[in-house]
Amino acid sequence: MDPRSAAHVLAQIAAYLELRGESRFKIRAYEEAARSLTKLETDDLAALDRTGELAATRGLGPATLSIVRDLIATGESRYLEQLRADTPPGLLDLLRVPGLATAKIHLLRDALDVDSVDSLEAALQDGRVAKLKGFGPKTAQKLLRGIEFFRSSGSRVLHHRGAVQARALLSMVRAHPDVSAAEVAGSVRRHGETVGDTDVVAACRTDPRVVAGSFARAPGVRAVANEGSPSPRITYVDGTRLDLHCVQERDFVVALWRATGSASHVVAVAARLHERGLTLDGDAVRDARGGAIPVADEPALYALAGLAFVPAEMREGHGEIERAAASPIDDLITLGDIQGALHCHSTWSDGKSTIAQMADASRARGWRYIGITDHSQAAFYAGGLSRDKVLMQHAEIDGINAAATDGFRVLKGIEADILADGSIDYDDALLDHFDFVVGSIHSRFAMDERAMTDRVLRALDDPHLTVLGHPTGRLLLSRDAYPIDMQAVLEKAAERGVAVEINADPHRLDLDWRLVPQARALGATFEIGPDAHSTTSLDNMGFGVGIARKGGIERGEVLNARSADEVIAFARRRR
Ligand code: DGT
Ligand code: CA
Ligand code: CA
Ligand code: ZN
Repeated sequence: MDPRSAAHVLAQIAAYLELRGESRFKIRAYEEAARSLTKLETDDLAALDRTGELAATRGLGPATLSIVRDLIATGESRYLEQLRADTPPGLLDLLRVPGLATAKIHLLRDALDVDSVDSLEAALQDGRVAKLKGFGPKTAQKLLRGIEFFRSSGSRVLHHRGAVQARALLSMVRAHPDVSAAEVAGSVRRHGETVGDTDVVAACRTDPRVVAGSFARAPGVRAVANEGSPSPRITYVDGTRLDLHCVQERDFVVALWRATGSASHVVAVAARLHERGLTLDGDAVRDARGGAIPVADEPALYALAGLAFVPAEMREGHGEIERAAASPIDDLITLGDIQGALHCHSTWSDGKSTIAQMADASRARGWRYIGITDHSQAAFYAGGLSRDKVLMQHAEIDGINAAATDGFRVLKGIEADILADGSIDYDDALLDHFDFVVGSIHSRFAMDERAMTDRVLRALDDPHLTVLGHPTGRLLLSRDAYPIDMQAVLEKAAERGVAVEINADPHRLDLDWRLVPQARALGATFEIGPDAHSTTSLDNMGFGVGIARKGGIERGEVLNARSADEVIAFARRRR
């Protein structure tokens, strides 16, 4: 038994316990134990147990240790099997309906016997939920929309969760003694904002079918499709899905490229190969006489198709083939290009960390500045700052900057509400105090397209506005973008020199990358904003950079890839 498989079992137990409404404390013990196991540098837990080191591992308590021992001895966990048997399968789906958390699921289950999305829908339609204490007609309406969303999005998860799952599955696959190399493919590698299933490609030293079979029969597997093939589709008991593509070592490069997709990108590249007398035959490229052409790496594959290398994020069949046919794609923004973060909250409004803590955490990430953008006064529900508070905050920032000895700077920003009439919260005199202003919509979403577009166009005319924050207002898997004419908005933003945000909060990832090529063609500048509400969520930056790369944004087009002085100059140019 290797630690990765055992960690996977513990993580699944944690998911079941959460659903059963067990205490946070107990659930955390399982999550904690899973994390400590993945840090162990061994592939043989049995040996570790014999020396006594396993029992001494920090993060493993008596309960979790006994589960690991069960796995070592039998390859299975009786506890997980029991949890699975006791839990109606529909309950796991309910966790994925927006608006439902475990506490509500328990109420519904106890009062109305709701144990699946279908039975919830029935109880909503005949009015039983609306009459339930703690729910009411408004919540019932919201849940009906949530079900609609659940059905249209299938069982997709957000990128950041999908990426964590993928990493765990990848280390499990790599731990197999007959796997010489493995990589994540599919939408996770392409940095899609949501993930359906995880695709992993494994190069095998021995028969790929046999390797695939050993994964299909591992503990914690609920169902397997394509069993017996080298590409089984495995569903684990917690609902995680793994498409495992086991291939011979010599086929690895092309198999990884194919499984990375997207399907439309693969078809387009295959068509260009075809025009050049080559054919894509499964995981091999063949010449006109049927001979296999060795492909050393992905750039070599694109070269055969007469294309510059296309970074994985861009492979969406969204104009990247034309771009790669015309010129190299070698200037895309990277995390290392980022010089600072411009959309960050602090304890002054709804953040969890102080300005000083946010500044230190930014330094630790190698950045040169941080722009603090707490909420403005209209956002009273989020602790928006009154005029006096703004001035007090600026005094604190001046003090922090005066004490800095390394040139690191805290910039005075604000996330000001764009009010219903399109004006920016605060008067001009106060707005002049800020180094830069992010303007966002947080209220009155239910306008028609004309009114919403006019509202934002008017805000773009305000010379204080520096960045248009989360421009479409979408919340992934739970709320659509508001109706708005984005072509008109992007045109005006580019013309007026207002940067367009790529909001890097994994629930937003807004501007939608699909609109980025359009914005680039208009000459827009972009800001990648972590929308951080704590020091740890500064790491959202990586998600935002991934989305920016999907849109094909180059480093010269990113405001916060420039210095603090350049950011301030960019803001001043409009005033
Ligand atoms: P998702 O899972 O909905 O988030 O989106 P994707 O893009 O990951 O879609 P998925 O998982 O259906 O397919 C990923 C790619 O894998 C797609 O381009 C088709 C490709 N593919 C399907 N079957 C095979 C196979 O047997 N071998 C290889 N190498 N690739 C395959
Ligand atoms: Ca996939
Ligand atoms: Ca798949
Ligand atoms: Zn906001």
